[in-house]
Amino acid sequence: MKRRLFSLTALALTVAAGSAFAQTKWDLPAAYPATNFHTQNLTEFANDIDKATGGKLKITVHANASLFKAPEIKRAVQGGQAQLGEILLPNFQNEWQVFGTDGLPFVATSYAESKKLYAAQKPVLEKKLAEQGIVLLYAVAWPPQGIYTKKPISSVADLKGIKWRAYSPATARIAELIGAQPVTVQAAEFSQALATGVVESTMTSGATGVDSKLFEHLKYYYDTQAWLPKNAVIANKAAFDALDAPTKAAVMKAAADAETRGWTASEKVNETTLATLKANGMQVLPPSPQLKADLQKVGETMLKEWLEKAGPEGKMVIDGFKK
Ligand code: PCA
Repeated sequence: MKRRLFSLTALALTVAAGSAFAQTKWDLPAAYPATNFHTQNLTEFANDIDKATGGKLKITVHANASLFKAPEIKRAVQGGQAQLGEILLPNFQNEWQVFGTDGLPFVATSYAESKKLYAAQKPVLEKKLAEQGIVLLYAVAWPPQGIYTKKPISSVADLKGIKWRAYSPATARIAELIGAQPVTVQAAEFSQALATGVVESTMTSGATGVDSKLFEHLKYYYDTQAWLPKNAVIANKAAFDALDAPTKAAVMKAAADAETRGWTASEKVNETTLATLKANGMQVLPPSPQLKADLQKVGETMLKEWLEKAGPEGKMVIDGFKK
C-alpha cells in the first residue's frame, strides 16, 4: 500500500499552484542515518538539483532505510518504485561478482587505490547497470574498514566462535574463514542487534562506528584498513530519460559535484570519526603483525575465490586496477 502510494506521487506531474511549470517529484531511498556523510551529501545533491532546475525536479531523501531496506533499494530503483536510490555495491555481489570488487579485503586499501579501482570498475559497472535499466550517477567510498571487538585480539584465532556482524556476502565470508559466526545485520538495525547481544563484533568504518555508537558496547577498534566499499547513487533509466535535456544536465552536473565532495568528505570523516571513537573511550589500535598476516591470508583466499566466480570481467577489472 505504502509503495503504491509512493509510485503514484512519483508518476504525478504536479503543476505547482499558481505557477506555469510542471514539477517532477522523485524519491531517493537511502540506508544510512541522516547524519552520515553519505546521506548529508545526498541532501546537498538534491538541493543542488532543486536550485539548478528552479524547483522543477524535487528529490526527497528517505534516510536510514525508512522507505526501503538496504538490500531492497536496488530492486526498487530497477522496478521504478523509486526513481533513484543509494546502494552499497558489495551488497549485490551474489547478483554479479563485479559489484563486490570494492568489498574484497586487501585489494584496494587506501583512498588513492580505491579511486584507481573505481576507474577500472566503472565502465563494466555502467554497462551492467544499463542492461538492468539503471543509470550510475556517482559513487563514493566509505572510510577504510577495521575490526571492532569487546576484548583485545592479537590474531584471528581470538575471533573464533564470536558473533560477527556482517553487512555483505564478503563480510560474511570473512567470518566463515576465521571461524566466527556470521550474522547479517544492516546498519539501520546494528545498534539494536548489538544491544540485544545478537552480535558482538564487526568489520566496518569509523563512520559506522560513530553512527551506531559502537563504543557503547565495544571497546577496541583495530585499524586494519582492509578495503573501502562504495556507495553508488543510481537512477531508473526510464525516469531519467523522461527528463528534459536541461534537467538531465543539471542532474549529471550535481552528481559529478557530489562525487568529488563525497570522496573529500570520506577522507575527512575517517579522521574525525576515529577521534570520536577515542574520545568515547574506545582503544583505536593498529593490528598486530600476526593479525595482519592472518587477514592477508583471508584476503588472498577471497580474491582467488572471487576471480574464479567473476570470470573474464572480474579479471579485467583487477588487471586494470593493477596496471
Ligand atoms: N559502513 C556500512 C558499510 C560499510 C561501512 O563502513 C555498514 O557497516 O553497514
